[in-house]
Amino acid sequence: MTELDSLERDLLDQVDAAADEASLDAVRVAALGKKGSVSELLKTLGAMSPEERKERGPLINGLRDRVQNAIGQRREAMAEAALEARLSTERVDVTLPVREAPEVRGRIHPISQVMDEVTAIFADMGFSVAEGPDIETDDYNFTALNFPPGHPAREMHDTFFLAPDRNGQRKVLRTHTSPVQIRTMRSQEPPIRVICPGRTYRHDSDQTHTPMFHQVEGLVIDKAANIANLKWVLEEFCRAFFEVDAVKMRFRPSFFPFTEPSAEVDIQCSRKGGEIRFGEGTDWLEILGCGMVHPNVLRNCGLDPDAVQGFAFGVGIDRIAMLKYGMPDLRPFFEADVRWLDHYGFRPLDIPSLVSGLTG
Ligand code: 2NL
Repeated sequence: MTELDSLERDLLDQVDAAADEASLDAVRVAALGKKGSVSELLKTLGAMSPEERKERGPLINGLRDRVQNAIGQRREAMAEAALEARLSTERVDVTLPVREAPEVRGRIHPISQVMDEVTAIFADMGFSVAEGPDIETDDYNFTALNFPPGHPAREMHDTFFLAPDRNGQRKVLRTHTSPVQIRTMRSQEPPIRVICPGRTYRHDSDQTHTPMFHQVEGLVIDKAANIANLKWVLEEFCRAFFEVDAVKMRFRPSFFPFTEPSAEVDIQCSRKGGEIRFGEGTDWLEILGCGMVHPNVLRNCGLDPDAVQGFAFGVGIDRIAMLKYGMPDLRPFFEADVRWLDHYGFRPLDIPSLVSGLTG
C-alpha cells in the first residue's frame, strides 16, 4: 500500500468516525485546510518535474476529491439525521383545542372591576383619585379625624395595631381610607374633589366580614359645598353604578366622629326569589355612609371652617360588588379559586367606561 493509500484510508476512517459537525470540521481542516495534510501534498506538485507531476498529480488530486466528497456526504447525512430527530420529537397534534391567549383567558377580579367602575363614574364628575399607605399613624387614622384619645370609637373599629417602634409609636393598619383624604387636605388647596379607593382592615371575620376589605371614600372641599351637592353626587353615582334610570334614596341620621351631620344611605330595591333589582320595589338596602366634614377635621388639616366646608362619603366596595353582581357569599372573594373567578370574573378588555357602558 502506498503512502497516499494509507493517508486516504486514515482520512476516510476519521470522516466516518466524526460524531458531530464540529469534529467533522476538525477533520476537514486537518486534511484540506491551509496547512492540512492533503494541501501540503498538493503544494509539492509545483516543485516536481513535468513527468513526475503527470504521474503524481492525478493521484493527489484524486485523493483530495475523494476526501472532499466523503466529508460532504457525511455532513449531509448528519443534517438529515438531525432533521429526522427533530421531526420525531416535535410533533404537533393538530387535533388539540386552540389555547386562548392570556388576555383572553385571564379574568379581572370583581373587586378590581368594581373599583374601576366606581373610578370611571367619579372621574366623569370631575373627581381625581388619591392613594396612600395601608400602614398609618394613629394621628392620620384617628386623631386628625376627630376621634378623641381613648374614646371607645377607636375600639369600635377593631383596629389591628403593629408592635410599637423605637419611639414607642404604635402604627395601625388603616381602618378606613379617610387618612388618604387627611393627607390630601394637608397637601392641596381647596377646591378639592377626590376619591380614595383601597384596602382597609378591621379585626372582624364572619359570613359578611373579612379582616381585609375594600372601601372607596370621597371628599369635596369648597367655599360652599353643601348637602344638596352631596345628595346629587350620591344619586348620580347610584344611577350610574346600578345602571338604572332613577333610584330612590333614603338618608337616615347617623353618627361618625368625622362628619356632622352624618347619615347612612339606603337605596330602594325589590327582592323577589333571591334576586335584587334596583330602582323599583319597596325594600331598602344600606349602601353607604356620608356627612358634612366636621369643623374639627378641617381645623386639624389647617383649613378654616369659616372659609371652606365640605362633604364626604364612604362606600364598601365588596358589599356593592356583591349586590350588583348577585354574589351571595363574601368569602370566595379571597379564596383565589380559579373556577369562581372564571364564573364571576370579568374579561380583561371589558374596561369600564361611561361611554361604552360600565361592563363593556
Ligand atoms: C361608611 C362611612 C364615611 C367618611 C366616610 C370622611 C373622611 C374625611 C372627613 C370626613 Cl377625611 N369624612 N369619610 C364620611 C362619612 C362616612 O364612611 O360607613 N363607610 C362604609
